[in-house]
Amino acid sequence: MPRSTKTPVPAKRAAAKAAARNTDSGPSQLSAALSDAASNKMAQVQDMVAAMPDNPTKPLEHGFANGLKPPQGAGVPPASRLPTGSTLSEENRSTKTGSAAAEGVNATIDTLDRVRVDAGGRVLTTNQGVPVADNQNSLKYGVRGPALLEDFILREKLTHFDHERIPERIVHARGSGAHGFFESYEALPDITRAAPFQAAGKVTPVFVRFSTVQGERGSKDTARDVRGFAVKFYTDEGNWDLVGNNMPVFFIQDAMKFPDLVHAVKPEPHHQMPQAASAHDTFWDFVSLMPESTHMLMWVMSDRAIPRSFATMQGFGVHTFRMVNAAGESVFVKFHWTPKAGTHSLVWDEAVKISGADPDFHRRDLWERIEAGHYPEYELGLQVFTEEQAEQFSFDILDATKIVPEELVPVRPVGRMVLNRNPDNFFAETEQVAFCTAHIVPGLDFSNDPLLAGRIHSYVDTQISRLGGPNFHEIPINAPVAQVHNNQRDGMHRQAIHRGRVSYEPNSLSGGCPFQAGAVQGFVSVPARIEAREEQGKVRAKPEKFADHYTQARLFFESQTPVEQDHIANAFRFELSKVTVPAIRERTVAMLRNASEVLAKKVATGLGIDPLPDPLPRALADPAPPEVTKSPALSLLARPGDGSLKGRKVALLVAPGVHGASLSTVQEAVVAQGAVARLVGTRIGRMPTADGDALDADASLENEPGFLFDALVLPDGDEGVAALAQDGHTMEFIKDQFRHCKTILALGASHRLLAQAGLPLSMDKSHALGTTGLLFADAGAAAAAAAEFIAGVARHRHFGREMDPPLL
Ligand code: HDE
Repeated sequence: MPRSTKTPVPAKRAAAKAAARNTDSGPSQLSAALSDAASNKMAQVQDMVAAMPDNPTKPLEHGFANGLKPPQGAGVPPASRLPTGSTLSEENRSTKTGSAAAEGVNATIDTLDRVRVDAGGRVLTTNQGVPVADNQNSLKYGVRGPALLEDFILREKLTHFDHERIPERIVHARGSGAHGFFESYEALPDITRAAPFQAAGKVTPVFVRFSTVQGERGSKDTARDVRGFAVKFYTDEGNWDLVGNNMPVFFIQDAMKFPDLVHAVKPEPHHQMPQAASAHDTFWDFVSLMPESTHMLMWVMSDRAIPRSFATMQGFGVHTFRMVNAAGESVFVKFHWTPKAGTHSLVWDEAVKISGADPDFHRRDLWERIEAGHYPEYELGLQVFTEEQAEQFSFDILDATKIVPEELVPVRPVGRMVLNRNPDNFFAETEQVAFCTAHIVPGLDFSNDPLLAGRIHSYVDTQISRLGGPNFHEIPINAPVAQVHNNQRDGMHRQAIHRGRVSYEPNSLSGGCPFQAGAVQGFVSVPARIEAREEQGKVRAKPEKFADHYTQARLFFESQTPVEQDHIANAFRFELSKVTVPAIRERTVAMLRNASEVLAKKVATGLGIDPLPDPLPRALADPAPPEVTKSPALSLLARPGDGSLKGRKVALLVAPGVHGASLSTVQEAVVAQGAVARLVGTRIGRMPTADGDALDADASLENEPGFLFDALVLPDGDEGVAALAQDGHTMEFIKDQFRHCKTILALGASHRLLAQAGLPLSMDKSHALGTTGLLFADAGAAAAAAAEFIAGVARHRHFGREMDPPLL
């Protein structure tokens, strides 16, 4: 094992720790045995793999005699359970996930433990449990002879392989999941009897799946898109699925239009392009003919549609729901998830580049945060209002294209959700999880939102074809922790083995069981009054307030900071520039004129549209005056978060001859804040430093380009700086960091690199705005510079240096 026996210095420990927390590249050598689980796992995997430098039984796969007596496969016993586990976070136990299965044991307790498989120390078998003597060769008549049809082992293996895929989700196909828990701050007996809110500190296990909407299962994470934010609460009164998005409104008002919307946004059917993008003719053709989408378009063209991380975006239930207390009294409610880390997004140029270098950017970020113990956390908030209040609002609370401004109804924090465990197996958990809006529990109910009504049908229906039948609720990730008893029977893939001969109710042959729960325990729909009005009767139409398509679109735009408004205008410009039919562009600008003349003009100028087209005719000439014309809460920048660096990625560039001690000082300080600080070299591997030590680069300028990092540290040391200057990647790295408004710290001699990259420093207004995005320090002052650097990174970006178009 080529591992150093030298006692590691603290700074090197930080480097090794940082290296052990990455999923996409690693150091050339492991530097030291450390006590943290991630480093231990990395070291044990390395030991285990190194102990098997080749496949020793390979020669024995040949020849007739060997074929008659296949050898036992080679193996290396793992030093512990660590190197063979899917995750480190499996140690976090909960009612739903159970514990980590003991080595080599199929645990039979708790919902997921029952099916968790650990092959440690076990032989290969068929699906029938028959030990497989030879997994290298098909059965043949003689070594060169024809393969035999009787080879049930090969046929079972291929048949199973042939059916490994299931249909992907029609929308939200690309997703990433995590386990965690919800903890209620307080009991809410006045509002709801729903199980998760029955006591302060009550913990309910959850599984969350984040997703993009448009792209296929293998598409990029950083597309401009809405993100799904679906939470399954395994409550002790059954499963509750809050299937929301990271934006609080939607494109359409009625489920009838959903297939049209999805057909319009998906790749165009004749040539199946573009993948995971709304920037094409059919989408803009559709939405510009559906002016109710204007509000949602504002959100989708904002930076909300390109989040930095799943851990830094809000979530919303979108529709108005009801909460019901034990007395059967109900109120309306809107659900909000607010990330503890704050709301942070990418910028468009960065998102485009990331999609090439790391299409798994968000999936990797979520996985790495959880494995590192930096658990994503969100606060659940409720906007609660009565039917009487709702009647008075200028908008209709059944219209999913409208928000209830926080200034009108404040958000009440009621609990927190922590995601602390990665799935063991992506397919079994994240792919097979089935969210359904129909899954609610006593204490909750629906409103009459016509979009929600369609969803209540659609989700169960889609799971039946996606998961192969009506028993998808028995798949372990979908199975409630609450008991399930009813008289539904049979169907594809049934797991439950029901005792007895009774499958009907009422019965006496089974002592009347299972019996109906009754109103005290069971789910009772709110007997919502339907007001007797003159125009009552079956009808296909919308309420009048639904026809106000622009007031809240204007509210959103007016509530953004100037930087955010610019980004929205630029996004419209980009998307519409990809449209090939000028009339579609013009129609969209005509629609925007009804929301914001400023925005419409900006977009038109960017697209060479002159003169401005007439505004689209409005469906409602005289909408009710809004209660609120500005809502600061709608700005992304309103939620900077707790200022923590947890989960952020910082690059420290290295080359032979850099000043090691100063760089290590900064790295140590940044790692201590929970960030992942990686040494990025012209190549990976160990490099001597100017001060007589060595640094080990675990990433290279080639495999981890600059836009994958949240901030940059450039090293001191003439020789090292000269080496970096020779590598064109360095300049691209610096330019991207500058263009994307990230914090850059240049130590000592490296200020030369900034000049060589051609940064227009005099045009950077960040300092004038009081932010510290660009820092210079002597190597001797590295500790103080690190503190300033950390403060700069916590601000996320320094938009004072943004230019449109960028100067470089
Ligand atoms: Fe969905 N949606 N949706 N949707 N949706 C699906 O269910 C549908 C809508 C959302 O991580 C599908 O299992 C209809 C709004 C999320 O597995 C499907 C309508 C919101 C996810 C479906 C809507 C969402 C889905 C596809 C209009 C935000 C991913 C596969 C009436 C509140 C859940 C599947 C996951 C997935 C139908 C509109 C969120 C086809 C008919 C509004 C987060 O059933």
